[in-house]
Amino acid sequence: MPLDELKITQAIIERFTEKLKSALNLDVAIVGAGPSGMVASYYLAKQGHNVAIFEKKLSIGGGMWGGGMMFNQIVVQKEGKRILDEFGVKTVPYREGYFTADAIEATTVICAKACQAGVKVFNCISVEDVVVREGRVCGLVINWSPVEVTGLYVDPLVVRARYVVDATGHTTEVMKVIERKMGARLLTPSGKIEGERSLWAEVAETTTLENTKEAYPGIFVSGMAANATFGSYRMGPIFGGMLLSGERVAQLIHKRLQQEN
Ligand code: 48H
Repeated sequence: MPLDELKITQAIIERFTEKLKSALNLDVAIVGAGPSGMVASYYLAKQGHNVAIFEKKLSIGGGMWGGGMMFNQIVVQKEGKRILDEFGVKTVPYREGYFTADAIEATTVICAKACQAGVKVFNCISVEDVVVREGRVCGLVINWSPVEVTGLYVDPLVVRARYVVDATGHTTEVMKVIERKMGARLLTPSGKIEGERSLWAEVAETTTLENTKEAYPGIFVSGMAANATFGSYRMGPIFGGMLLSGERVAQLIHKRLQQEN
């Protein structure tokens, strides 16, 4: 049977439309397909929740692809290794308490497992704003990333979500929009984004977990966005805290969703 270009085109348009339509009314919308966002999405989807990730870049993985300064290896501690083991990512012991993993394997396997668990990943889509009702975030305003990059005046679309995760890393983009536009008090000590501090791996890894929490009603922060929002250090290319933060935010949101059902 000769290939019909029209059928190929129709297949793509119809299937993508189905995928997008199934993400219009989400349990959890995650912004950013870095390590913390992808891990969070996996655990939430495994619990049966309707989850999507919106990633502004063409590629998933955020800062994990590049390891440290593009030496594409990552380091994790024992606790972080537990998560990589769960995903089936190979780790190699280095010195006592330190393990390495291939950044490419870690990124691709985590994303593949998330997709297979039912997560819908939308790349090339930027989250440019949020929907807030009665003091609570309840949706995301999305647009094609090339619209943002080229500065075209094109209106966005909206997805509804019971919970949102800001997993945008150092830039903590969603929280910044809320701070700027809502003029509301965030759930941080000063009521504002506290800001990321300089590098201190030991402290940063612990505080990443402590800071993984709700930062404004309806929106949680994970990974580097958690430390940026609540004012802690960066940690350099050690990724245990990012993976554990993804797991933690999934547990917290799952509990909330259960309580509300
Ligand atoms: C859609 C967006 C938007 C937007 C950004 O930076 P990430 O890898 O995030 P984490 O927190 O999971 O991991 C951080 C880690 O990679 C890292 O940078 C570390 C450990 N640094 C330590 C140090 O000292 O430097 O991924 C965030 C993702 C990226 O893919 C962005 O493109 C994406 O979020 N993103 N997607 N809409 N508005 N903003």
